[in-house]
Amino acid sequence: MVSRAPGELPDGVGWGAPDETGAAAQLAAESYMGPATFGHRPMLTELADLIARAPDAAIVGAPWDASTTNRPGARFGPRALRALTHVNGSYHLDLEIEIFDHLDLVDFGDALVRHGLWEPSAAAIRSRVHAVAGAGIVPIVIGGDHSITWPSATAVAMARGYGSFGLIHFDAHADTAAEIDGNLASHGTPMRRLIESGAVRGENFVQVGLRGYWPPAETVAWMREQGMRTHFMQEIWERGARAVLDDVISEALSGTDAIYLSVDIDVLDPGFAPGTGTPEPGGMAPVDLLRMVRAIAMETPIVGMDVVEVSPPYDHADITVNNAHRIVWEALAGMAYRRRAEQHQEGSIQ
Ligand SMILES: [Mn+2]
Repeated sequence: MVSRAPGELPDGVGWGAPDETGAAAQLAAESYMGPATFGHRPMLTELADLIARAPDAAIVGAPWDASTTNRPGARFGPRALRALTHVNGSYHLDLEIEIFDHLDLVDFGDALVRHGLWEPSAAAIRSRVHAVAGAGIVPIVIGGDHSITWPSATAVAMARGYGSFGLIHFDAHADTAAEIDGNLASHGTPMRRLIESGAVRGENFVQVGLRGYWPPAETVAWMREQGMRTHFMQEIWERGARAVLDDVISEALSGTDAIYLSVDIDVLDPGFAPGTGTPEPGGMAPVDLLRMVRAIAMETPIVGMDVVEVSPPYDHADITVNNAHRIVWEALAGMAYRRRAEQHQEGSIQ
C-alpha cells in the first residue's frame, strides 16, 4: 500500500491547468461548459462548409412557436436542447457502438424565422432543410411547434421526390385538421398539408400514440379516406410496443424506400414531458419510445427527422429537454449501427 501525506497526489497527477486551447477541447468539455452546440458537436453555419465536410446528418433548429393553439414556448426548444441537456458520452451500451466513430453529425445552426410571420419563416425552414437534404445529408430538425414539419418534410420531398418516403409520426394528436381558427398553418394542421400536397402519400403516413379527445369524428373520417394508418395508445397498451412497431415500419415502407420520422414530445405522458404545448395524459413512457425510435433508425433508412413541441418554460428539472435529446441520440445510435454495417460491407472497416 502506498502511503501519501495529506494533500499529496498520486504519481503522474498534478494540478496543472488542462489544455484548453482549440475548439476540440471546448467541445470535449463536460456538457455545462464550452459552446452550446447540439451534443457538443461542431457548428457550421455556411452551406459551402457543410458540403465540404459532407457529414451524415446535420442538426437544424426551427425556433418557431406562433402556430401553437395553447401553451407557447417551443421557440426556446432548440436553444434548450443545445444548452440544458446532460450529455455524458456517446458510447451506446446496448448497441456497443461509439456513435460518432461511424456517423458524422454537425450542428448547422437555426433557420432564422421571423416572429409572427408564417410565410417567410416557413420559407427559411424549407430552405435550410432543403440545403441539407439536397446535399444527401440527413436533416435532424429541432423545433419549434409541430407546424414546422410542413416545411421540413416538404423540403425532404423536394430533395428526393414527392411520395418517395413514408412518414412515421409519434404524437398524442393527429395534427390533421383542415384549419384551426382559420389558420392553415396551425400546429394542428401540418399533416393534412403534407398529404394534400402529395409530399407524403396517405397510405404511407403512419401515426403512433394518438389518444384523448381530438380530432373530431369528421377529421378521423378524412384520415381514413386518405388511407392514413393510425396506431392509438390503446393498441400499444393491448399489443405491446414491439408488435405495433413491426406494423408501423412495414406500412410506412410499403412502396417507398425511406422514412421521415417526426416525434412530437407530447406522445410521452405529461409526467415525462411536462414542458410541451398540449399535454395529454395517458401517454408513452420513455422506456418504450426511445427503443421504438432506436429500432426505426436501425431497421429503416431515415432521410429526415424532427423532434418538436419542447417548451422549456413549462418544463421542470429539464425532464422534457433531456427526453427530447435522448430521442435524437437513440436515432443517431441506430443510424450509426446501420452505417457500421455498410462500412463492413464496403470493407472500409474490418
Ligand atoms: Mn403534434
